[in-house]
Amino acid sequence: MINSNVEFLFHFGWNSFFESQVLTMSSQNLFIARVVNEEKNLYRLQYDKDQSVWSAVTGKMQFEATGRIDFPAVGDFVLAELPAGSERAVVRFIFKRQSTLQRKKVGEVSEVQILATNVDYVFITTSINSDLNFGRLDRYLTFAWDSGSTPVILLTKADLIQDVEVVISQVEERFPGVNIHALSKDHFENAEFLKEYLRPGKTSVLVGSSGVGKSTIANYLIGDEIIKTLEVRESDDKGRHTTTSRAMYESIFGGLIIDTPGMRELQFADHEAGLSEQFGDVEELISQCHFSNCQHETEKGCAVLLALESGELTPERWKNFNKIAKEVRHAMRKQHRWILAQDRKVWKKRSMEARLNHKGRQ
Ligand SMILES: Nc1nc2c(ncn2[C@@H]2O[C@H](COP(=O)(O)OP(=O)(O)OP(=O)(O)O)[C@@H](O)[C@H]2O)c(=O)[nH]1
Ligand SMILES: [Mg+2]
Ligand SMILES: [Zn+2]
Repeated sequence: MINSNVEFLFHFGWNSFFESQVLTMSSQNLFIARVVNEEKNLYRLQYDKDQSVWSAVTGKMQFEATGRIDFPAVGDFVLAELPAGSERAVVRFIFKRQSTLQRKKVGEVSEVQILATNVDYVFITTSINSDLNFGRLDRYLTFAWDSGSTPVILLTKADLIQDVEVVISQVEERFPGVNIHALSKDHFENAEFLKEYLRPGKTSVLVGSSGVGKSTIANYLIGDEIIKTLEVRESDDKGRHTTTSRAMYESIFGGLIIDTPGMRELQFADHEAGLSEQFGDVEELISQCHFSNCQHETEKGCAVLLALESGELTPERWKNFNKIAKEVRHAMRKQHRWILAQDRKVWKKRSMEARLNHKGRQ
């Protein structure tokens, strides 16, 4: 039998939010653990310092699941049980998540992929040379804000360019209110700011394209070269998708760090909250247009056109907003198909009733 070590759990990100959910649980054989790795429907659970065990979900959990969100993910706190004589634990309950970082699963109509849960900071990692792209940062920020955690932009490979300060101030100007840091692998010890985020009990996740140096940062934070890293391709400076699974580690500063595989594309699901957070100013402008159905093309009293003219809103940002908003709306329409279907049913019923009433009166 495994016992829960509360002191360890608090060090590992456990807090009163999760603790308040325990009241409803009562079984002697259950222990609390955090999912630190995920591979082919198996979940590695860490329940004490350097102590972990692989686990699977119960048939009941599988049967009752409505989708990916009902299965464990890296970062989750779970209640599990180790059946007598077994080497594999069983996950009985997933604690309600404080934050969920997710994207639309590539190639699937409306299924999502969870990158990490219960994270405090999302490190949006991009190399400061060829990978740096404001449009992509808009996408990543929308996705990070949506999770309910705080995004931080990490500009890697600062050693490869001359004017680091100039680039930092350009990024800062474009994304006010977001912390931005530059770092380079030969001088990580100068990156004092990392300590701030990696306080004991806090969890951070590294996300970004392949080859930008996520695992290189993770290795530094772990204090050991345990994650494999590979040179980027010389021909196009792209990474080789070296990291293939998501995993969480304890850092030398006490906080937790999650490394993830490089993403080819970041597609949206119902990231409406993230959109409003990243483009709140644009949505505010739209609400000020004279006509509520304004197309922002030629209309009189269009607040967007005015802002574009005055330079308050750049054409590039307006374009990014429209692109992301269209994707989010499209994904939401698909995901909430059943709501529409439901609405249609109600509408049909109402019009039928209306017709019958009308006939009745004739
Ligand atoms: N010049 C320079 N190279 C770096 C720096 N950080 C990482 N690299 C190199 O970039 C390459 C890719 O680094 P990784 O850490 O494997 O990149 P990753 O983001 O984890 O890539 P995936 O796992 O494929 O997503 C390696 O050869 C690193 O040594 C840096 O600050 N400067
Ligand atoms: Mg990697
Ligand atoms: Zn308008």
